[in-house]
This record gives sequence, structure tokens and C-alpha cells, in this order.
Amino acid sequence: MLHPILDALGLTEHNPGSYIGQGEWTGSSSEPALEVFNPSNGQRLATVSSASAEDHEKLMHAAAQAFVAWRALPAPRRGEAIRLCGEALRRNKDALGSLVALEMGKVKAEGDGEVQEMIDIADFAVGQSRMLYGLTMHSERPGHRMYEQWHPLGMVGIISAFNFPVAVWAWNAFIAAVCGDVSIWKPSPKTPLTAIAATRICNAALKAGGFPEVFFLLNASGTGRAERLVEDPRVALVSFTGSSAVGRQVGVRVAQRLGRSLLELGGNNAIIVDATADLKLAIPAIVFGAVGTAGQRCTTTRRLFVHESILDDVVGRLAAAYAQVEKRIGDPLEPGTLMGPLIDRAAVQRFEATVAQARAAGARIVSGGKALERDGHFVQPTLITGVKPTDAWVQTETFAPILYVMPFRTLDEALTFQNGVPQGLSSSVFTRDFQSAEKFLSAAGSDCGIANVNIGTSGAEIGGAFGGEKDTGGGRESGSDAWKAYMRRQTNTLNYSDALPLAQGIRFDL
Ligand code: UN1
Repeated sequence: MLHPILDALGLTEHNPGSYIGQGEWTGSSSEPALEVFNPSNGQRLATVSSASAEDHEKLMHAAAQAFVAWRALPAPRRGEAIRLCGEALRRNKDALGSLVALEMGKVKAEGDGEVQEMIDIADFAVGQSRMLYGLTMHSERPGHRMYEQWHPLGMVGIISAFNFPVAVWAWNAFIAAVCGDVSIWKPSPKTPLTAIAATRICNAALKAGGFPEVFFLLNASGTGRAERLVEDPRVALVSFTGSSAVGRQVGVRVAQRLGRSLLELGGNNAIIVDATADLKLAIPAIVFGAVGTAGQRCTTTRRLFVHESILDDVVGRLAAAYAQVEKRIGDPLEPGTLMGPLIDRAAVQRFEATVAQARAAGARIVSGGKALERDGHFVQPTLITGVKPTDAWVQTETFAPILYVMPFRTLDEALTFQNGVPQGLSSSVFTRDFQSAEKFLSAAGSDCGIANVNIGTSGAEIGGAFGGEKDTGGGRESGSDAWKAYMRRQTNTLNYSDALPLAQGIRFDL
């Protein structure tokens, strides 16, 4: 029986998975279809057909044509189009937020929050559409003027992950759209339904406003479609969100053809709690950061460094909070649930393997550590002590609610621990000491793309540039000047004099 949430968004039991242009939704009967399961009970929700190579090629032609029309619209008009998308998402927030919760397994409040993030970035993009500013420079030659302008880049490939199945697409697609680009989305094969719903809602809003439909979609099983996007020289920018291991391959392959990539890869985010910290703020921030989205955010708090003088106190308070969370694990759509399931069985197995590895090496499992014996992919929120910052499992991002708690003596030591991992996405310090806060934010402090004081590592606002250093890939998306990644810069020099002086004072008299 069709789930009512699917019905509310016009989805059926068998859905064509790809929007390939000219109003056409399609999917191949010869390619293996995607089967979508509800992670909280393992039941099948629907199937989604995969795009074939021919569908993909058809899409590329349509997208190339759409780009030519779209880039000719003045940027503020493109902003107006995205305003309509934002309004459509406001109308559909409840339904789409529920679908995110149903398909991905995050709790309803977080599903709604994710749609809110789409709405926020739409609003941001509308404003940005009037602020695609270039600089003017003073020419060294008389009667000359120099300036730069930003032009649309072309076709942008967006390869997104299951954990933020729609918001990360919107960060990319909406900013790309106001920049004059069209986008081709290859979502995670674990969350194709939200991708279909989001694409439909936004393209319908464009169409109703008399705009071309610039959001193309490729749902497919396997990696063939994504690989084609990565290797296709017509795709000017590949924005990839996923693991560092896959992102490394994407980066190398796009670089091979001298294309551009924007990489948002793994995080291994830490919170430092010093002896002056206000634990009324720190404890809820740590708990939300570590167990929110069942530990499946790239900004999830995975490591906690606590000043040795308050270690026992902090671990005790966390254990008490974790006991409360444990009572509220369950159906993500049920009001009051704090933690839903992991995405699939393989994720549960990775959780179990990581806990077993730590346990075998003598770590103490203070809370949790087990998968729940019930339908769906539920695990306990897990607190682990007695590990070292250099342990292999502490150095690795396991996409599950596992928090390693470790003591430190000095802020310098805590910073060395925090920075001593391959990843560099998000970081926080809880302190009431001015010098510690400033040191944490200084060039000698956190080496991450995001560094916070007295708030947690996850739940970044869209207005800032989002991304991280080292194995996190170096990309920046969402707010600030991240729009520049979606445009090409052109430097223009104009001569309005009657002479032709050469730069650098060179004389070349004929
Ligand atoms: C991600 O996990 O891929 O900062 C993105 C946050 C969210 C985005 C996370 N705004 O946690």
C-alpha cells in the first residue's frame, strides 16, 4: 500500500526517476530500478527507475539548450525564479520534511529543518542575484579602464549524499541558478524519492512563473551515471558531497580533464570543553552534535576533549543525557522521537565493527554500543572513553552516533589532538576564557573550515561558507562568497584613448 506521505507529494509505487528536459520524466526498463526502503522498519516504500546512458545523453542536450536560454536572463530575473521556488518549498515544507524523515530516517523536526535550510538558501540566492559583484581596477595606462565581471559557468553536476538529501542540493542548485547555470543532480541511490519531489516542486514553480525548467535529475543505481558526469567535459563544475575516499577519486578525475570540482567530504569534528566552560550550554550542544541525525551529519560531533579536572563530571552528565535519548529512539515521524534509525543494514554493521574494535583494544563503553533488537536500523547512542586521539577508529569517520571522550591538560594539547586527524570540517570550544576563545580561532588554533565558540559543531547557518580543509576537500558552498565557484571571472581592459600604450612600459615601434 502506498504510504500517504508519498501520495501527498504525487509519488507512486513505481516512479520514473529522471527529469531529462522538455517536461519529460523517464527511466529505463532495462536498467535495475532503485528500491527504496523505510529505514525505521525495513519495509519497501517504492521503486524508482534508473536513467540509462541514452537518457543521460538526452538530458545533456536539453541542459545545454536550457543553459543558453537561462544565462540570457538578467540575474535579478533568475533571482525572481528562485524566489518562486522558495515560496513553493514554503507551501510544501510539511510534506517534504515528512518525506525526508520517512526516506532518510532523520526525525521530523530535522526533516522540516532541512526544508527550512532550502527555503533559507532560496532567500539568500534571491538577494545574491543582485549582488554578483565584480571589482574595478585602476589601469596603469592612460585612457584605459579595467574591471572584472562574473559570467555563468555552464552545466553544474551535483552529486549528493543520503544524509542531507535535499538541502545540499538546494545550496548548490539555487546559487548555481542565480549565477546563470543549470544543474544536473545525481542524488544518493538511498534517497531518490526526496530528489524527485524536490525537483518536481521547484521545476513546477519555474514553469508556473514562465521560466525554463533548469533543474535536471538523474536517478540511477550503480555509479555509471555519476562517473559520466565526473568525466564529461561539458560539465563545468562537479559539486560532490560524500566520503573522503570517493571524493578523492572525483577530485582526481575532474582535475584530469582540468574541470572544476567542489568537494564536501568527511568530517571528524571535535568539541573542546575547558575547565571554565558553562556546562549548561556544553552538554546539550554535545548531545545534539553527537546523536542528532543519529550521528549521520558530516558536522556530527565525533570527538570530545574535556579538561581532565572536569572529565568525570562531564562523562556523568552525558551518560545521564544519553539515557534520556535512549528512551526516545524510534519512528522519526512520531512526535517526541529524538533519534531515528541509521540509513541501512550496512551502516549498522559499520557501527558494530567500530565499537567492537574499540572494545577489543580496551576502551570503555560508557553508554550504548549495541544495535537495537527490533525492525529497522536502530543503534544506541554510544559514549566511549579510554581511547587515544591517535587510535585508528578515533581518526576515522564512522557515520553513526559514536562519541569518543578524551581528557586534556592544556589548550595547546587539546588543539594538537583536535587538529591531529586527516579531516578538517567543523570544530568548537566551550570556554568562558577570552584568551582561550581567541586562541582557538587564531591562525594557530583550529585548522577546520568551521570553528565555533560556545555552540556545537553541527547545525551551521546557510549564510556562512560551508566546508572544510584537508581530507574534507577544501570546497565552500552555501553563503558568503561561495557563489563565485559557480561563475567564471573575466578581466576586461578597455582603451578609450587614441594611443596604444603597452603594459609594463614596453615599446614595440614599427
Ligand atoms: C551535511 O551533513 O552534509 O551544519 C551538511 C549542518 C547542516 C548541514 C550539514 N546545516 O549540520
